[in-house]
Amino acid sequence: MKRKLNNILVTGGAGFIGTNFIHLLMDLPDFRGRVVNLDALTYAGNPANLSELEDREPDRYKFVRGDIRDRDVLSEVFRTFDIDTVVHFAAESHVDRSIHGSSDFITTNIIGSWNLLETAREYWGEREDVLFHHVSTDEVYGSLGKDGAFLEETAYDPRSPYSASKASSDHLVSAWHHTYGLPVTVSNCSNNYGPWQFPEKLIPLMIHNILEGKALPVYGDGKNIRDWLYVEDHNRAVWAILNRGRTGETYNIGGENEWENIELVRRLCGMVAELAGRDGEDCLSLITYVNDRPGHDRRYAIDCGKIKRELGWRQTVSFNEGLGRTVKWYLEHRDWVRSVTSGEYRVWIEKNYGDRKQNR
Ligand code: NAD
Ligand code: TDX
Repeated sequence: MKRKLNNILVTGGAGFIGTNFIHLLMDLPDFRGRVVNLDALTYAGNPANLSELEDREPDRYKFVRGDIRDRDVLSEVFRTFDIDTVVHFAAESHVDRSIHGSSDFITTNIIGSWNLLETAREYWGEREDVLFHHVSTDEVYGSLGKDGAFLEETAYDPRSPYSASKASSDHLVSAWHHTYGLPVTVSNCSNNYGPWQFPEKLIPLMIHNILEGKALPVYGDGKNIRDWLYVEDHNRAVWAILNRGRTGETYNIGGENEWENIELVRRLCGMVAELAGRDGEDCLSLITYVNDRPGHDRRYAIDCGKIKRELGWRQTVSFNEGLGRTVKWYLEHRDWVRSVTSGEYRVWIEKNYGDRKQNR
């Protein structure tokens, strides 16, 4: 049966990947439906990323400030907007924060996801023309040695509070499919980069610190390896899954683009120096080795053969192109970085959205 994809609920749409997803969706020629962005606006969410859409597409784009831990809000959103598709991005997403305090990771990533599954099940009943897509991470598979790559069949082995909470939510999604027949898909993606990423994550943090002349903290020996994918390519993969992904299946998504952290930081130094007219050697001299992250996974690599074969998805943005676009975006949006990292930003959110918990 064909999926409806008319009224799409995007959770966490004010965050990094969600913001990029909604921008992509609203500009796709083959999508004319409505998007409801439900976001609690934690430190990582910024509705201003999308405010232009509220004016340009008032009938097609709605923002609701709401928490996935609040079942009443979820039920109301499903009823009000007759939701037929969920794209579930909302999560606490930063590994370092999960080490310092795991409480929100447990309540949002696990209990919030469970609330969403239960609300969808209640509202949809036995319908088959609907879909709950869960966005997850390659970190659920644990850490690799020198060789090999994660497959969809790789056994779960999460090692940080963040990845354990994402693994739990993946299992809940799978259980809701097998037990209750809820139409679901899951994607596990590698490290994303691009515009609107909160400057706590490696790439935007390094760009920001280079521009500010601050130390570039490299954890441990700097030889941990991550696989990097431009955010738009991740989101095009999600869109392909919504349209053509087989119900009940998991799809791995990756960049096939592995980098040691230290090599990536050096490359960023060169790129920022060139684009911002700085001295390359000065930028490199900011590199500072610091204590390692506890439980730091050594290497991630994704085998994304399944989504390529089944859905015809491919990466389209090379690392050079994607990093160039990203560095330029951060150079042109230094106010955005200042604003989201300052107390000023929280005051602005409360002033503009504090009494709009249910705005629609
Ligand atoms: P992000 O931290 O930038 O954004 C998360 C968003 O969720 C924010 O807007 C935040 O306000 C919202 N949110 C948090 N708690 C909420 C709650 N209780 N109720 C409603 N909204 C809430 O995260 P991101 O990097 O955009 O990641 C999005 C999703 O993709 C996450 O599920 C993450 O696990 C997954 N993922 C991320 C990456 C990556 O490299 N960033 C890679 C693979 C998978
Ligand atoms: O200051 C830093 N110095 C450093 O060496 C930071 C912030 C990170 N690192 C290292 C740790 C990792 O090996 O860089 C690598 C990337 O770190 P993060 O940007 O924190 O990403 P990571 O921990 O790999 O997780 C990311 O990718 C998978 C996202 O934050 C997750 O949400 C996603 O699931």
